[in-house]
Amino acid sequence: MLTFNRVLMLHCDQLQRRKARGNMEGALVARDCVGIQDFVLLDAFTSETAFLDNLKKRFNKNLIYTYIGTLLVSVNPYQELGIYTKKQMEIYMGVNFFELPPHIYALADNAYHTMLTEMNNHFILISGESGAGKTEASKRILQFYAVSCPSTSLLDRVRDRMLVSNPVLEAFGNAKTLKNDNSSRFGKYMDIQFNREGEAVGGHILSYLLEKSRVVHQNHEERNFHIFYQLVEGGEQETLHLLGLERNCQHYSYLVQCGTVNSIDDKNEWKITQKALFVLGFSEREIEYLFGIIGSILHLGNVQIEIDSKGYAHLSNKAELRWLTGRCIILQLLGIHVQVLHEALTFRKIEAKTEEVRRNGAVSLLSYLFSACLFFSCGLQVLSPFSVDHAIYARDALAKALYDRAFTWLVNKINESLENKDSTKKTVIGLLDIYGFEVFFVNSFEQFCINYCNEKLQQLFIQLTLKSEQEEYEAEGIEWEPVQFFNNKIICDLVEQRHSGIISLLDEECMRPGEATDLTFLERLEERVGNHPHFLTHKLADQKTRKTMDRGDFRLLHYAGEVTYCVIMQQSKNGIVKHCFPPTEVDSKKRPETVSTQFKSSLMGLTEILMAKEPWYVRCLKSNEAKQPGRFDDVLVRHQVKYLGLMEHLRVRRAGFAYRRRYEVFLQRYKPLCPATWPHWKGVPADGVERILKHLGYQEDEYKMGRTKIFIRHPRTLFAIEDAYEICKHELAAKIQARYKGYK
Ligand code: AD9
Ligand code: MG
Repeated sequence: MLTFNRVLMLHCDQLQRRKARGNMEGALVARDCVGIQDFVLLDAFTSETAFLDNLKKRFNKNLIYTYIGTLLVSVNPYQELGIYTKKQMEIYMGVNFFELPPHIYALADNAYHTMLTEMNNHFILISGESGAGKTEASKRILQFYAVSCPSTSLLDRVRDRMLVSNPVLEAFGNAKTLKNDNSSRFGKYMDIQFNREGEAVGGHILSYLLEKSRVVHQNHEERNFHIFYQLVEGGEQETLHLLGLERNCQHYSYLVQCGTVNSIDDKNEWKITQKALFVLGFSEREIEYLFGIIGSILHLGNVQIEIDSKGYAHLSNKAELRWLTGRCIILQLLGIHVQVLHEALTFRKIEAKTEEVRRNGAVSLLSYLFSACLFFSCGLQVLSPFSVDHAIYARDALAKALYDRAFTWLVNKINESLENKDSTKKTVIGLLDIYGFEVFFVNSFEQFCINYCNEKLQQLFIQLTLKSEQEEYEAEGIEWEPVQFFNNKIICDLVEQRHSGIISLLDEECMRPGEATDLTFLERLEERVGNHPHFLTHKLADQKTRKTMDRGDFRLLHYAGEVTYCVIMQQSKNGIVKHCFPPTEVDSKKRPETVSTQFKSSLMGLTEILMAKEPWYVRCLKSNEAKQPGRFDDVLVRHQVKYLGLMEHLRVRRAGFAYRRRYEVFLQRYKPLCPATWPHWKGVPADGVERILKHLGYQEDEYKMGRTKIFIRHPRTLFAIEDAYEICKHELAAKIQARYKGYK
């Protein structure tokens, strides 16, 4: 019979073996010269200062990972630490979570094994502000699965494709910003699908709102999407010749904002992108089209627009136009005739029918909505010449729309390449890597969407951890001292609430016939949400704060800090992009859905996808703003610890229970561990569970019996049971085998 002591003995044995495999820190060693590897395990860690000291102590020893229970905190080291080698992966494969020093591989491995054991779906939510290390973390997880999951030669192809989807999407969707040299400018959710054997058999990617405005405008010292520089710097001479491009980024007006960046090797990245497209199965023709679009956008950016004698727009750069209308592949794709393009860039089409959507006097936020409304240009008849400003806007709108389309097409193609058509049951692990919270000197619509998205993810985290956890204890009748936390739902509501949220008000303003301007929009906001504690404008601010704002700004007090959004950015008029889109997308009867409403719906969809899965969390912290190796800025890290709610999470975790399962599920799995429950337990499941725990010798303070579930305080308790189960399974198998041999 297996007693608890025996279980522990075996457990220790196992640990010894694992130590011998190269475990440096040793198992369950809570305190040593490098601080504490799990905040939950130790008593003295209730203050924020102690929390930070521990993070810093570990960071200074190049230990960037620390646990809060099963949540992984990661501090960006801004240097290669040699901790992602194949050997490291092997160390972490199939080992219980807390037996080795914290690592992203441990979390990935634990999610994987839980998925296989319980045959359910999981997701790993990677969050943190811009530059904190989310994308790196998500890549490391994917690489870990590529190495650690069993595979067959057939599946190797799927694995390789999944891996190379990263460099391709990064080339087209990432860019250098002031915060991060490789900043994700789109949101990415990737499902990795596994079969019953645990083999990775397919994948699917969902992308969220690409920051397409970057194609035509970047702030000083920022860059366009990497792919433009890769093509110009690394493209073969023949390719450049075919596309009519020069090997000089400074020649292209869409690329001139930023010179060389030390951390980026565009030539080498070009090779990686090319190889990746090949592995993903893109045909030569498709690749040709793709770069045809990239080249065309560069030409388009160089089309100069001048004023003619009547004060209207006139295209002066004939050489660029020739490329766009003559030999260029993109025109075959779009079917654009030179005259059409010329007209599109210099004439506004006036609608014969009265349309509700106004197309002028647009402002930064509104302009995005107008660009979403471009497709509703049926019934256009009369031509009226553009002013220079309008023609520039039209040119840029075309460039943005083309890039956006190319990106969507790219994601779809990658999905085709990762698709698994086999209908057998699969489970998934979803990886969420989305643009992080960001505050710049000037914040516009993009930051509004990005920060709203982060607000939603924080809300999801709160719901799944702080809120529902505490509600569950209450519902299960477990004695509980509530932990107070800041619930950012109030900010989510301010942005997204139907009829009275900022997005709804923005929609209304855009759809309103008559003259909508920045100012009318602001006034509407002041009127409808002016009293909200997280909203401020110049007019509403006190005298001191007023000095830090312009009349055209509004300020939101986000969970992660204040952000002032600049409403007035540019004038906009348009009327061309419809040429890029098939007529089926043009439906004048349907009320247009604005970009922000679309984004809101897609985030709601994402929340639903995630809520149906078991969560794992990686909270990434930025160590310093200067992107310097080994520098730990106390103030910056403290701020992140605060707004990410890590202290509250720790308090809930410490007072709470690491593991909970319905009695039936627990009993079903562990009944072989106790003679009274094996092979059948005829009584109430809760009693059966208690019998098992008593039999294994657990003390009463190690677990709590809820109404429907068993709650176990420490993960190590659970691991001891799990190890006992493994041993028992093998003993049983050996017995059955022996018996079988006896029959023979
Ligand atoms: V953003 O919201 O997309 O702007 P991320 O994704 O959070 O941001 P990213 O993963 O791109 O940040 O990390 C920024 C840079 O920090 C990387 O390019 C690396 O140079 C550096 N970094 C991040 N994590 C690690 C790490 N674990 N080890 C070494 C790292 N360097
Ligand atoms: Mg990123």
